[in-house]
Formats: sequence, structure tokens, C-alpha cells
Amino acid sequence: MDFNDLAQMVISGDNKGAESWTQEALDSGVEPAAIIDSGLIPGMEEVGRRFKSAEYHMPEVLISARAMKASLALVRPLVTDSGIEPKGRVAIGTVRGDLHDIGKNLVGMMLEGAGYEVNDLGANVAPEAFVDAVENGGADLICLSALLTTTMPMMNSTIEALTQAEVRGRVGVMIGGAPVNQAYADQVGADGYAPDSATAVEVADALMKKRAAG
Ligand code: B1M
Repeated sequence: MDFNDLAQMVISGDNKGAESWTQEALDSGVEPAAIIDSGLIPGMEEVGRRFKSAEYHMPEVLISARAMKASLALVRPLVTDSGIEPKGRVAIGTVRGDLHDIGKNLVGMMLEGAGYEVNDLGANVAPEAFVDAVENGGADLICLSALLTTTMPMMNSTIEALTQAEVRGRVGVMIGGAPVNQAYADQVGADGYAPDSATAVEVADALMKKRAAG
């Protein structure tokens, strides 16, 4: 089976096609990890590239993410069973007091499509829940989203909670959301900032690389 076909189905947002291609591939013995590495990731990378160059806008990205998810739903349990390690473990959420979750969901989907295990903590997430995701969930990266100027300071509070709990040193922190920028990331002591979901994957990869290098 041609992995390019699956990548194209993701790019064009053909979720039924992606689902049946994946089922057929699994039935004929294709390795689940190969479906992710050679079909879904290249497909979502192209979607990310098109989004960054303004060729794609939010609706196309969401439709592609839905196709990626339809395939991933069939593959994920098999990958988990086979013990293949994800690229990294991410806990993502919108900070406390903030209910906006569309951008956060998109970032989570892109990270998942890029090979990360994503623990989506939802919206309006208390700092303690992020601490718990590191202490008990084994998160390598904490991803904080905020859409309101009034909830931006909660990013600082969350990072402080990680420091208080003495887990800040073992986790990377990335922040994002419309009112946030690199200067704010520097101000609150985050390790990374991404303006959009495609860049979020690049920043996550860079942070994981940095962590691996010690
Ligand atoms: Co609200 N809202 N909203 N809202 N809302 C905004 C954000 C606002 C800019 C509208 C405006 O006034 N022009 C304004 C904020 C002003 C400010 O603080 N500067 C605002 C306000 C004021 C409010 C309320 C206070 C309104 C009220 O009740 N008076 C209220 C607050 C509720 C709360 O959170 N406590 C409120 C409520 C809502 C709804 C519930 C109705 C709804 C949210 C539904 C939902 O999310 N489930 C809503 C919506 C939809 C919006 C707008 C229209 C759209 C936001 C969105 O989803 N954008 C927004 C105006 C606007 O942005 N045009 C607005 C699409 C999304 C894909 O983009 O979230 O930016 P975005 O995510 C991007 C990047 O930012 C980045 O990647 C994503 C994809 O590229 N990104 C990350 C996001 N998180 C990231 C994390 C990362 C990395 C990148 O790493 C961790």
C-alpha cells in the first residue's frame, strides 16, 4: 500500500478514506508505527506547512486533523500495545479561568500527529493538575494555552506551582495563545513559545532534543 495515499487523504481531509485505508493496511499486516511515520506525520507536516504559508486556514486544518484522528484511532491502541515509545509525553491544557479550547485542541492534535503522546487536560485547568501530570503522568512537556489577557498571569502561576512542587527541572514548558508572545514567555520563564500549531510541533521537537542532550 502506498503511504502517500494516506498522506494525501490527511492533506485533503478525507476522513472516511483515511479510516478505510488504515483498516485495510492493518488487515494486510502493515506495521502500525509505519502508518504514523510514513503516512500521518508527512500528511500533517504538509498541512502545517500550508497553514504557515497561508495556503490553508483554520477550517482546512481542522478537517485534516479530523482525518488524521480517524486513522490514529485505529492505530493508536496497537502502537500502545506494541510498546513503541512515543516521541515524548505532553500534557496540554488551557490555563485556569480560561475556557477557550479550539486553538489548544488544534495544537494537541498536531502534536499527536507528530508522534507525541498527548494528555489533554482540557480547559480551565488548575496549576495543580499540571503538577500532577508531571508527578504522576510522566509528562516531558507542559503546554499552556491562554486566550485572555486576564488569564495570561495564570501561566506564571502554573510555572510557579511546578517550581514549588520541585518538578520544574524535569519538564519543558511551552506557552501559546493569541495574546502571548516570546517576550511574555521569557518574562514567565517558559522554555518555549509558539504562535501557531505548526510551530508548536517544531518547538516541542526542539525542547525534547534539548532535554535529551541534558
Ligand atoms: Co472569547 N475572547 N471570550 N470566546 N473568543 C476572544 C479571545 C477575544 C479576543 C474576542 C474579542 O474581544 N475580540 C476576547 C479576549 C480579549 C482579551 O483578553 N484580549 C474574548 C473574550 C473577552 C471572551 C469573554 C470574556 C467574553 C465574555 O464573556 N464577555 C469570554 C471568556 C470566557 C472564559 O474563557 N472564561 C469568552 C468566551 C468565548 C466563547 C466561549 C464564546 C468562545 C470559546 C469557545 C471555545 O474555545 N470552545 C470564544 C471564542 C470562540 C473567541 C474567539 C472569537 C475565537 C478564539 C478561537 O478559537 N480562535 C476570540 C476572538 C478571535 O480570536 N478572533 C475570542 C481560533 C483558534 C484556532 O485560534 O485560539 O488563537 P487560537 O489558537 C491558535 C494560536 O493562538 C496558537 O495555535 C492556535 C492555532 O494556530 N495557540 C498555541 C493556542 N494555544 C497554544 C498553545 C501553544 C502553542 C500555540 O503551546 C502550548
